[in-house]
Amino acid sequence: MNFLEVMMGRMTRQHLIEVGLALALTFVACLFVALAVWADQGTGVVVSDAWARPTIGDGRVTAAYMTIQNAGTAEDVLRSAQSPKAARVEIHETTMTDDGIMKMRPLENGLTIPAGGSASLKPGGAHVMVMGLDGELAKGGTLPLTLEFEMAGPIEISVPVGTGPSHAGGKDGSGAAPDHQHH
Ligand SMILES: [Cu+2]
Repeated sequence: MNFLEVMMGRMTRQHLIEVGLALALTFVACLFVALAVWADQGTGVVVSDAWARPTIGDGRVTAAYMTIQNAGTAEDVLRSAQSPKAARVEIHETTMTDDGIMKMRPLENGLTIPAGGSASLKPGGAHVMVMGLDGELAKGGTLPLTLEFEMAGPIEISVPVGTGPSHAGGKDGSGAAPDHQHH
């Protein structure tokens, strides 16, 4: 074996190890999120990273956050949502007024998820507003939610109650945005 062949052999082996490692990490990542991903196979709409804030005291209102991906070739719109545990669910967006006050308002035309794109519902931005809950929502519990899409139709999800997306190691989102004080 000449010098060049030895070098090539090393590179190939190292490359294989890197590819193997990448695959293994991908596999682990998939295992981690496998329980918390909902998909509509017809349209390619995928919901992941869902979480809802615990209720505070006697408050019967919360907000749910998630990532909605659209792998399809047509835009889709999240029109509405409902929950068997809540009297009313709305799709909200948070905006900043000229005087720096955060306000939220219902998205009357829904939330658009562009073809091949995604929408992030997160503190300080768009969210699913859940009002009139039939009881408290404690950390570790779940909130059943049905998302109504124009193209994908209804997607039923079970939202973990906590302080951030569950697979992110319980990353604390508290203090990020006091966006639900006024209900
Ligand atoms: Cu809201």
